[in-house]
Amino acid sequence: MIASAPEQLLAQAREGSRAALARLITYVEGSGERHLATASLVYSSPPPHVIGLTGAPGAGKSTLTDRLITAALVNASFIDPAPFARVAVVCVDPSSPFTGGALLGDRYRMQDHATDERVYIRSLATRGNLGGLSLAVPDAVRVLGAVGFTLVIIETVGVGQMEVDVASTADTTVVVLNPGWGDAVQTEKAGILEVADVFVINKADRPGAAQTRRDLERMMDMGPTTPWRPPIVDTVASDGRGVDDLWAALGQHHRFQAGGASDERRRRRAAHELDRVMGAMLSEQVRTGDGARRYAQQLDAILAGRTDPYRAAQALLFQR
Ligand SMILES: Nc1nc2c(ncn2[C@@H]2O[C@H](COP(=O)(O)OP(=O)(O)OP(=O)(O)O)[C@@H](O)[C@H]2O)c(=O)[nH]1
Ligand SMILES: [Mg+2]
Repeated sequence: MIASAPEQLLAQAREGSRAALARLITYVEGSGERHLATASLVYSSPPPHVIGLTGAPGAGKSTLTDRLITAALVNASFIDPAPFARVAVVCVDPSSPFTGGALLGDRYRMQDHATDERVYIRSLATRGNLGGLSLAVPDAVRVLGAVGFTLVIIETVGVGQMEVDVASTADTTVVVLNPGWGDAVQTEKAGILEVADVFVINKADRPGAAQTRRDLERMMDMGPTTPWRPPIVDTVASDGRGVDDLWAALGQHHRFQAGGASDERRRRRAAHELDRVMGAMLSEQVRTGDGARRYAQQLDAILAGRTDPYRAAQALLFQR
């Protein structure tokens, strides 16, 4: 029997109950009291180490994640010479809010690890909560940390805001590209430098990897000089080539951050989380209970052109 109160669920999950863990994560996917109760419970445990993997559909993120799970359980971790004790993977596909076939595919590709009790793989969907995935992802990460997963890998299909949100949750963000990326339209390239700590050119068994590397180097040369220049790693996830180099690059970035850069990043992340939680709480408070009617009225007024979102928000927030 699994409990329903977050405290009991957390205790059960720590003892190894997958059903309890799954339910806790379902709570943070949703909204309301249970989400809040779960979140406030797990944020008192230290956060896990988080690696974000983002990139276009089919770039090889899941195949690479599968390799990274193995590396994490075998190689020295970044934190000490021992490997990570337990690894969780969170798959996020913002374009399919209600778990679609792609996510089942991810499970399939990582099935080598499906029966390993040190590994947990979970797809995240939004169940209509106001903060959406931008709250569910960091909260799920903290649930996993509280349950004893020392490394969490977040796989996201790179589309706009989600990349940025994942980057703000991760200690290291890996952007996965493929040979031929240089031909991509400019809008697809925008923002990539902002989020990437490490670049991976996966499917390096295909022609064009060297050209993609030159394109990336040129793009970085044109950008601002930064204390950390993202390294570029070639991988063939399907046969494991380059995965050791990627693991080494992740370690380098961790050591760079340990040299002080992580304090600033942590502060930025905390601010980002606080802003998102405040926004979601405010919005929920305004829209629920008595507020629902006033909210609907303002919405009608916007649609009728009698007001605009700014005046409406001001009325809802400050004129009670
Ligand atoms: N040739 C080659 N194929 C690869 C490589 N890595 C992955 N693939 C193949 O590329 C396809 C997509 O790989 P996935 O790992 O599912 O890619 P993904 O980025 O997770 O895809 P989505 O989650 O759907 O966005 C699969 O058929 C893999 O076998 C590689 O290094 N070389
Ligand atoms: Mg995938």
